[in-house]
Amino acid sequence: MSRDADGLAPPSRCRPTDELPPLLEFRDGSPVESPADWRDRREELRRSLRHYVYGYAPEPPEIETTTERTAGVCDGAATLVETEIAFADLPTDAPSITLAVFLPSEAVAEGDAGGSVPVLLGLNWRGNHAAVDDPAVTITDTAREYGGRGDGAADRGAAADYWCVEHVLGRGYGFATYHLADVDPDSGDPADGVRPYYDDELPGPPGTEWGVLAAWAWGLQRCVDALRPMEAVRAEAIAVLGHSRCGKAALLAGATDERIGLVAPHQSGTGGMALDRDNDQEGIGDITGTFPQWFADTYAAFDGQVDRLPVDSHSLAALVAPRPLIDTAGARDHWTNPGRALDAVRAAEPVWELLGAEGIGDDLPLYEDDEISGETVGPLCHYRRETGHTLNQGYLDAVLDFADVHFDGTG
Ligand code: GTR
Repeated sequence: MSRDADGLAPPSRCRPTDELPPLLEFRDGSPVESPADWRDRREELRRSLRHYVYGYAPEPPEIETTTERTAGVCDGAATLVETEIAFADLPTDAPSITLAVFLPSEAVAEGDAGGSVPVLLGLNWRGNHAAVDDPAVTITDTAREYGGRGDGAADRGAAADYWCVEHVLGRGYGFATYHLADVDPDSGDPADGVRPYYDDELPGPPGTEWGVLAAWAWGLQRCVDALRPMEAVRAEAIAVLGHSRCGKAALLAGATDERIGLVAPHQSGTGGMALDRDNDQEGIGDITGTFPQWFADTYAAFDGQVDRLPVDSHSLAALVAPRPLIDTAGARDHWTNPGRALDAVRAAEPVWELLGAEGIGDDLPLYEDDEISGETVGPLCHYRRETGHTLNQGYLDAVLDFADVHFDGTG
């Protein structure tokens, strides 16, 4: 997140990807030859990813929402819609998600007569109130407990240069966000967060229970449930974004939910876009040693025997196809291994091609001075800036340029 990876070991070189588990081949060895075959293969891969890496999440619950709207936020640029998302199947004292939606004021002018806008949905780790410096944003109890300093007031706007909400609004997009601690505070205690409430409803065998990444992804999907019916939101133009551990969750959410119109994992690294195979940065042993709670227990067993893992990150990326996917990376963010993220993108490309979408071409990665337009990008992109481990306006502009292309230039 705020760690600058400068000074860590240099990135690994790109390696050939022909040793990865095949995407266009069923587990029984038969070929995947058509879009119809891919539907079945996609299900197989999805199941394997749940089984061996992220764990099985419960079936989507019904949500109940309560909404409060405040106009004139961000110096008049935004209307803030705060939506409390509760889960109908859980007791009233169970966790709920506070979704903050910032809509360009014009979009909600005169009782929704302003039309609808595409929305960037980001997962945050400091509390919604850190995204903009405006007292209208609720400092939630969860944020007070797990977010930052004291009562949270000192953190108002602390992530303003990270999310650049006013800039995003200026580009004609809404920005929505929820604080990961609403779903799981990442304390490492399995009794925390929403997961214990679903212990008896998980569809997989013991050892494959959902980890925290799957829970955060599930939370993003519940936010999509709440966003889609909003009149000011273009339901087909919801892009999901996250950085680092939140990037892993954003990729997982977007890969496994076809309602999400665009997927933008940022510096998501191991457990995200970077391949596990031939990854000389964060290995399975490193990540499951430090963050065992993020994954299903099955995943840790592949430390030292990664070649036995029937999937890799290209499998997860492929689930996004044929929807647009932009993977963004810091050229100096070595620990997330941009080289092996690019290799995953390239390895997933044949799935987009099978589905009739244009591939990535020979020009990736794109760098910060490269133009992102309908002339230069297809639905699959890997983009780099000269930074360490951080999110800033340059990255957001790349995602929005890419979204402009794929959301019909109406962003
Ligand atoms: C690191 C971890 C990464 C990344 C990051 C973060 O310590 O090794 O995989 O998730 O944390 O989310 O800040």
